[in-house]
This record gives sequence, C-alpha cells and structure tokens, in this order.
Amino acid sequence: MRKITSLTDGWRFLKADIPLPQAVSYMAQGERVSLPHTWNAVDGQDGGNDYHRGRCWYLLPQEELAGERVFIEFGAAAMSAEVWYNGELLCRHDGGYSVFRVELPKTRKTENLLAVAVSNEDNDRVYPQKADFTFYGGLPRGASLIAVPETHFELVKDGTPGIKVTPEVDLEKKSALVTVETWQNGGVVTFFVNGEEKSVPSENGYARAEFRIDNVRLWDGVDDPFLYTARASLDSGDEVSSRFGCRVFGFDPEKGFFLNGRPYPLRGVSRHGDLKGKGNALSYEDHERDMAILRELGANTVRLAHYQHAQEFYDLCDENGIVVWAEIPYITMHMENGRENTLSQMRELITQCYNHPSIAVWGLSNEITAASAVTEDLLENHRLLHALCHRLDPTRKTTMANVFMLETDSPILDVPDVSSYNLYFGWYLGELEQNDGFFDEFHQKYPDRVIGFSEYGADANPAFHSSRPEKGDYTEEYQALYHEHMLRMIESRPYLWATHVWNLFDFAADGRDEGGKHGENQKGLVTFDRKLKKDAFYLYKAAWNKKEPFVHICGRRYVNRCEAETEVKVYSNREKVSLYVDGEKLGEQTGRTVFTFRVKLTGTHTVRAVGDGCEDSITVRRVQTPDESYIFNKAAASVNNWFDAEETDPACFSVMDTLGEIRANPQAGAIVDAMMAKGAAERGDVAAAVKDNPALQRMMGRMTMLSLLKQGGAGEESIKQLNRILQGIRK
Ligand code: GCB
Repeated sequence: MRKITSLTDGWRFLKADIPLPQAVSYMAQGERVSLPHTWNAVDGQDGGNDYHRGRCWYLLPQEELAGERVFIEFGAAAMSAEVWYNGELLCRHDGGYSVFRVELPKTRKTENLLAVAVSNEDNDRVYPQKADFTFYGGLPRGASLIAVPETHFELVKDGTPGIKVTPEVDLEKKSALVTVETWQNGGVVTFFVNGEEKSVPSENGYARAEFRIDNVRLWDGVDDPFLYTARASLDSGDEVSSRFGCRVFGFDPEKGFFLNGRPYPLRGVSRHGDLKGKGNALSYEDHERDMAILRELGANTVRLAHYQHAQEFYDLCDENGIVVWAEIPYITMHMENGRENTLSQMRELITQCYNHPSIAVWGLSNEITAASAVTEDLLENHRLLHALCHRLDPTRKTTMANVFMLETDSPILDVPDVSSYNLYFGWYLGELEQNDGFFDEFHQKYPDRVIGFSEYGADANPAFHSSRPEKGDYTEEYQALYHEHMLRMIESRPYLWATHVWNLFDFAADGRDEGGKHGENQKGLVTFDRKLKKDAFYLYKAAWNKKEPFVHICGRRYVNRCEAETEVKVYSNREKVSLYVDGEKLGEQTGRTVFTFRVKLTGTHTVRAVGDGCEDSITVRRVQTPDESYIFNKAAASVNNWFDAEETDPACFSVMDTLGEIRANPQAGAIVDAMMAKGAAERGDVAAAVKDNPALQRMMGRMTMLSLLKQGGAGEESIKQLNRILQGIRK
C-alpha cells in the first residue's frame, strides 16, 4: 500500500538568501506558513515590477517516518529548487510549474529537517525570463510524502505518474485498443481495465498489457466526456491508477478541428493559473470555480498558458470535456543557454500529462520571436522540442503561438504540425479588420496549412465607460465591441482549428501600470478576483452556451449618460428579445447573439430585457455633464471632441487616410516620413525595430494616420497641424 501524507502545515519560511546552516539557526524566527505558498501574493500583483525575485528557504522539522521507501513530492517549486534533508543535498530542480519527486535517505533519524531553497531570481537558463505575467516564487502547489514498499512503481523519472495509458480508437468498429504501460523495480504487475485483468512480470523495470474495449463509450467533448480508469498493482501492494478517455482528434486545413470524426471547431479562452490576493497558490476550490466559469461561458477549449498548470485543472478539463492546448514557458525571448531547460520542461509536461484525454496539442513556444531573431539556434531548439514531443507522444500534434509580426514565410512555421498566431489588431496596433485580412491571406497563401488563432483580446477596466468606445480607452464597451467583431470574424472562418480569447481572467502582470490598475493585465472577460463578469463575457456566453437561457443587458455599470438617446445592447442566446423602458414595451427583435435598441433618456429609467424564460434589468440616467469617473484616458477621449472628420476635404489628403495611401504620394509621403523619422529618433531602438520589420511596416500601412498618431500619444496641436499640411495636397 502507498501512504500519502500531505505536508501542509508546520513550515518556516525565510525570505533570505543565506547558506543552509544559517537558515537552520534562524528557523525559529522564520514566518510560519502553510502550503501552497508563494511569497509574491501581494508584491507580485501591485505593480511597479518590483516583486521579490530571489532565493528563499522553506524549512520543515519532521519526526521519524514510517515506510520502507519514502519520497517527497513537490507539486511545483518556482522556479528552481534545491531539496536538502538533514544537511544533505538530495536534488536540484529547474522549472517552476512541474511535479518532481526525490527519495529521502533510508537512514532517517527520530528528528529530521527538510529544507528547500527555492529561487525565482532572474538568469539566462530557466524559462520564463521575459513575459508580462508575474513569475511567482514559492511552493505554490504543495508537497507530500509518499511511502511505498520496497518493490514499487517508478516515482522519480520526470515526475512520472508511473502508468501510461494509450487508447487507440476505431470509430467504425466502435472499439478501442488500450495499451497500459508501467515502470517499476521488479515484481509482477496486474493490470485492470474495464472489468478485465491481466498479470505480467516486470522485465527490465517495464511491463505492458493490452485491452480491447468493444462498444466503447467515447470521450466526446463537452457533451459526454466519459472517462475510464486503468489500474496497476504490484504483488508488494503498491498501486497506481489513471483515468483515460477514448477519443480521436483530427486537423484539417479547410475544415479545422475534428473530434471523433466530426467537425468540432475549438472555441474558447486562455487561462493563467493565478488569483487576486493568492498569487498562484490556488486551492482545489479555486480551480473548480474557474472551471465552472469556463463552463458557464460555454467554451469547449482552453489554452493553459504559458506553462504547465496544476494537475487538478487538467483533471477538471478531462471531466468537463474541455479540449486543452498545453505548453511550456518557452516565451518571448530565446536564450542560448536555455535549451536544456526547454527540453526538460517539455519532457516533464508530457510525462506528467500524457494520460489526460483532454489534451490535444503540445505548444512548443509562445511569441518566441518577439524579442529574438529567427536564428539557427532558435530553429534547432524548436526542432528538438518537436522531435521530443513525437518521441514521447506519437499520438498528439505540436503547435506554437506566433507573434503577429513574424513573417508567414519564416522557416519556423515549418517546425510544428499545426500553426497558430497571436494577433492584437484593434488593440495594440492596427484596425480590427486587419485580423480578418491576416487570416484570409494566410489561408489563401498556404491552403495546406492548419492555422489557428491562439490569442486575441483587449483590456477593459469595468469602471470605465463610453458611448463612443475607442481602441485604447480601456472601457468595457470597447472590449465588448472588439469581441463582437472578433466573434463574427471567427464564426465566418471555420478553417481556424482553434481560437482562444486572451484571457478568461485578468491576471497579475506586475510590470504593467495601465487602464487605471497597477500590476494587472485586464484583457480578462472576468476580473482578477472572479467577482465581476464584464459585458464581453456574456457575448461569448450568448454565442456558445446553448443550455442556459439568458438575456444580459450591457452597460449596467454605465449609469450616467449624457446623450438624449442611448444605445442599449442585449446579449442573449434566445432568438427573440423584447425591451421595456419604465415598464413600457419599446420593441422586440429577432436575431442572434447581439440585439441593439435605441432608448430616449430624459431622467432615470429602468430598462428591462425579456427573452423566452429569462430577463435582466439595469438603470440608466440622463446627466448634463460627462461623468469623469468613467474616463481613463482623458487626453485621448478629448480627441473626439475637437477632431471632426466631416470638416476635412476628401479631395485632399488628411489624417483620415491610411499611412499606405499617404506614402503612395511622393509629396505627402515625404512629409509623413520626415515626421515619423523625427519621432523614431526620439524613441530610439523600438522605432528602429519597426523600420526593419516589413511585416510591421505593411500592417502600419493599413492604419489611418489619425489612429497611428493617437497611439503614439500625439497631442491636439500636432495632429491638427499635420492635417492642415495634408489638406494642402490634392489626391
Ligand atoms: C501576448 C502574450 C501574452 C500577453 C499578451 C498581452 O501576445 O503572449 O502573454 O499577456 O500578449 O496581453 O499583451
């Protein structure tokens, strides 16, 4: 029998990079902590990019342990760890998101001391080192002791669960051939699958058995995520088990993703595994709540970014039929000294997660060319990762999330089995329609390539509102409008094998200070504390959740409005929506997902939307002056007040023309180029990178001069001045 004891309480924590003997002598002064724990729960979420990145100690006195062989398991140690026992170094581990185990010495005393040095210091070897999310340090996924008999299943190698289950499904015959493999140090292994049992002697530490399941019940996505269990036991009494699911995933460049032989477009979100006030030290209840929100949204896929997540969450994905993109934190910047770490993190990810039926793809990297050139070293690193994935797991495909400015003919696109891009047109840069154009062009140019949309999103602080929402204003309304466009664009491109909103939840990005918040990326559809669902959440719910009838009126936090007539938008999964103002019916609409009404404002009004079996209501109020508390970027918002496009002469150039159109005219082009060169000189290297990047140049060419200027933070005078000059040049 295996005895597992969770090491939750009794730890002492020392936030000090000192040698072990000193740590031991200061132990009594250490902070009492329980696991899971991170030392960045507060400073990693409050902005300033000043959270503690260093080496700290966790110490745990232990009484004598029972059991012939005892191993310690860490759910994760972020980012690098040394495990010491009674002054002896047992192991080092690099990579802050994977499980690892080490055996304790057989000579244990009546009083023992477990000491773990954990470090999230920066270095050039262990990923991640450059990304916007907070690199929490600590022991965020707990630790436990595992006592096993002398003959036992493997525990140490790459954090293996000791059992590997491979179902091969024959959809026509409705059967599955299930191969179960185990690793152990001897004995006879008895395998149990679906009521059948087979005994096999261990040979060279390995055993395997095959089972046939007729009339197999498939793991069929959100509709019926049926799970079987495989179990293996040794005559010594040690036992391991794993759930598995029988399913077939397929990819087609034209028809997108397939589940069990039928088209099954993957439509969902990404998730970071952290929470306001807790950092990444989450409880099972936290994971469950996240899954409940994902299910309420109606998503059928999740990208678990940008690293290996807690086993509990992959389990929840298995149970809920959510198809997963799993990945390692090989992100933003390639490090020549980091190759070994990418390979070990990938080996651990696959070894530890192989049995989860929900996982469809292994992600090799994310936006790796954002801060690195496509060098031979980077290419080789990707090829090695790709080969490793196929060696460890011939059943799954590899993918990678490319940054928008990566040229589509870059040789790196040849490495993974299926491609994907992160695009933020309509947020950081460019216009919404450029997302559509990008994929249309890609699909046309590479009709044999499977392409997906791994990230898109816009930040919104639910305190900010506008009736004329604009890119960069951080309003809930712009985020909603952005996603309305993206939803339509995705719905009309079924070839996209997967699409993932960035992000389901706001998350900690201690280096960010924007949109009225310190230390948060606010692209979430739900706030960091999970308490508030932004309007855009209900847009996707209306499109994806077919089960729970609802109507949602947008703008419930946008109470005070200046206009005499306002737009009231309703998101619903019903076909017909009626709107009532102060109890009187204003109108009824038949449609899909988005229903828009015009409502006259005179005073304070109650607006109620009613669909078949559901209703919602909000209050809006007419005010004389704009409510300043709704406006984040007051300077940018004011551009709307003084720039009137109607006043420009369309026969001449203006800031309303795109950079490309202006550049096509030598005179106008020279003026704009001179102006941009001046800006470039002031901004330094960023602009130089843009200059050398033809993809970026093309994208900028499609943007209007006005939007470029606004994004560059140009003021009223300079915009007006350039407009006056351009108006003097006939087209
Ligand atoms: C990206 C990154 C992601 C960031 C996101 C953003 O492309 O992959 O890690 O959080 O952009 O919000 O800027």
